[in-house]
Amino acid sequence: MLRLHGFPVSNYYNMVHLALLEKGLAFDTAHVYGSQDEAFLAISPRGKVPVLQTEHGYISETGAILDYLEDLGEGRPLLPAEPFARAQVRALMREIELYIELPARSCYAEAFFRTPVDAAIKDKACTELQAGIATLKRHGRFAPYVAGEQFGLADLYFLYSIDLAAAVAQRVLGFDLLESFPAAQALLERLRQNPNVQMIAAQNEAAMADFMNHLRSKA
Ligand SMILES: N[C@@H](CCC(=O)N[C@@H](CS)C(=O)NCC(=O)O)C(=O)O
Repeated sequence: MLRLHGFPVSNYYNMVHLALLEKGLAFDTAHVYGSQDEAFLAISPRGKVPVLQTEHGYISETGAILDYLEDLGEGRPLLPAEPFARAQVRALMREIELYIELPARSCYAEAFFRTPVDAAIKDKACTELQAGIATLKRHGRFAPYVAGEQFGLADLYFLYSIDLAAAVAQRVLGFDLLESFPAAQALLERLRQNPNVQMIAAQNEAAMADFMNHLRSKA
């Protein structure tokens, strides 16, 4: 059986968790934080979560895990069947990750952990986030899902990146990321009605105190 390693405060872990639930695949979970311990590096070469344990071995990197789940050909597909449409979804996933999630991540320390971030990093994040949102406005279809009529992999990246990026923009960069993006706001609202999304949000909340203690113990 598939086993998902990670922790429910991780947005990347939650992308894979939601994919497994929405696909209806059998899996269980193992609670672990990312680390540079040799034992963990043996299953996750960069020491990050999530990691998916399969009958053949371990897979790290969210995009690779999601591709693997689709390649299994089991459960509800989260990518379209047609190659050009698949490429569009994958482009949207990359655009959200590279141009929204990662710039926002550079300011997570200040937004969520009260650790000041250098002004130059904030300036860069601000410029990149605005370009990232402009990219998503141009390319996303929001009909009503990011890539079109069907819920899919791009929605996982959207759901678990946009909220955090909006919090960074508001708390650290001083602007409203979704102010002129009602389609994105509407999709977030729609996705939050999903029972699996609600369950993951509850697990995230329940796991937060332990995660904060973990960070304190590392500091
Ligand atoms: N590129 C990785 C990013 C995953 C990632 O950043 N995971 C974070 C948690 S959200 C992590 O494991 N951080 C632990 C660390 O860096 O020590 C992916 O796509 O899976």
